[in-house]
Amino acid sequence: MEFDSIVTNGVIVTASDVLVNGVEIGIRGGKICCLGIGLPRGAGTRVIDAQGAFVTPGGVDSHTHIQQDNSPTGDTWETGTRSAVAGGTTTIIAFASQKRHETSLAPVVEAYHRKADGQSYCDYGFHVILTNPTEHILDEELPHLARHEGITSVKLYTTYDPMKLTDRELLYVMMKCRSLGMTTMIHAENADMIAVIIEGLQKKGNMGTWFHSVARPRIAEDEATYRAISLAELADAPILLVHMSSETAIEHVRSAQKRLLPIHAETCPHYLFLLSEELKGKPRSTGVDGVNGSGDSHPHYRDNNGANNDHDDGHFHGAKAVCSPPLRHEPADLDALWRAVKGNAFTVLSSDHAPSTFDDPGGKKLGLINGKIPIFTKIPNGLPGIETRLALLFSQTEGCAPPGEGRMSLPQFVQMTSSNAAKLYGLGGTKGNIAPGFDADLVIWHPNSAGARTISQQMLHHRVDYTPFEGMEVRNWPRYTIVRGEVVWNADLNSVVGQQGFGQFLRRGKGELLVGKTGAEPRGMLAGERSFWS
Ligand code: DUC
Ligand code: ZN
Ligand code: ZN
Ligand code: ZN
Repeated sequence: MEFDSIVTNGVIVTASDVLVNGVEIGIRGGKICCLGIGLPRGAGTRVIDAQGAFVTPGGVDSHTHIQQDNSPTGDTWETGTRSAVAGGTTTIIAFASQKRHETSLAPVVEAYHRKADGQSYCDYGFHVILTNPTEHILDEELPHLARHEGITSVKLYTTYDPMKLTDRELLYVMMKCRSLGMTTMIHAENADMIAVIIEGLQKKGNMGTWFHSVARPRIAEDEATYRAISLAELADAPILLVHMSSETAIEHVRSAQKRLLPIHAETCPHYLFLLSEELKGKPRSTGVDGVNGSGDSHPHYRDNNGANNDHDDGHFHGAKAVCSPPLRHEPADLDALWRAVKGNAFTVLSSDHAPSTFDDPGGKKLGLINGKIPIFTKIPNGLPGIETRLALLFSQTEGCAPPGEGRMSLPQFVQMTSSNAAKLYGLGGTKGNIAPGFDADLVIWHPNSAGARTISQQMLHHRVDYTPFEGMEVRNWPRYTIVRGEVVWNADLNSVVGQQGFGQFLRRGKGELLVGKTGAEPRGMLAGERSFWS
């Protein structure tokens, strides 16, 4: 039997190795069937020439918000996944979100299936956001989702009134997820600290966009992170802390990991590259907003950091950088996060693609409520980034950066952008690596510096009217993206060439990586006492 395709002449990067000696990838039936040298070509074999370029697994973006009811979204499943493949991502996991009044998850999940069905360019799965974890849901519905529906992860919030859970609820969900082999994701910020600060800011009239970063200080993330870790230790449950931005919070993760607790962490490109000054809405030296395709030509980028919110025309460019946790203040914050990347504190680097549009008469990122006062508390939290994630991070690898300046090795890049997410969320053995038996999901990068470019809104494929990374240079960009053996993005043609609807829903299994990093069980007094009550 001949191969459908062979990828040749590339430097293959797996989660553990960089294969430089003429290794080829043989693909048949959408799967990688072998890696070898001088693979035999048949009459029908398509040879894909990687021309001395790096070949990495397709990106697995395990944190994306697509057509989520309670999260304003410019993207549809069509446009969000189109954008994903154009940036080298071949699998996404998005959220199906329970509303507080909903007492069953079945219709929630079904509604999200209906939105995604037949729409996606890449493969996809769902996490469930739990906002009302009733006994029925924990005892009946979560087991059903995990065993029969392939949904093996939940996200829980410690902040936002419509979503946040009490510590007791967090504990019960963690314990249930542990018993089912599900992964629990936690958004950790102390809601009451934030509420008190916002009340103070309101009294003083400090409601401009930059104050978003004042309202959600690092200590709010630190406290909730430490609390979540403590709850997880008591419950003996593995968790993943999502979108981490605070150095001190990451230290809590680090010290838990040193004790071999199964505590995982995630961060995102915006926390590695951007600072809170973005919230002032001024252009960067590269001329951020003037060229961003938002259709806004007003020359009015003012600092709206003043005490009285007045703003020339109500256009509110700092709103483009509102996300939670917020962008932090100091370059030292970015350095700390990069050190944590290098030191493997993060299991995954996701985009947290939360694509609300900026210049939208319905409100959204504009921060304009009924054409009146712009206030940061009304601006949807979250940034678009599904297409830019891989190129921004790949540019910082030892394979791309000038000698001595790389911030992670090439295999580390693969681990954090693909293979770890696949393992953590129950796609191990299928997604996220280049090895026999895995789906043939690949990114073929440009050779040398041919892929260098300046990120601009114009080049992106999402349905959002800006990118927070406007004007930033990347050293490479995916030349071809391949999903299950099919080329879906071809930069030579500057075109998404895949078929909408080709993407399949992924029934995920139990998460791997759910025990302590060395496989040891957490021990101590707690473990002994736990048998009395759990
Ligand atoms: N949490 C997310 O996961 N994404 C965007 C904003 C938020 O609060
Ligand atoms: Zn969150
Ligand atoms: Zn304007
Ligand atoms: Zn998110």
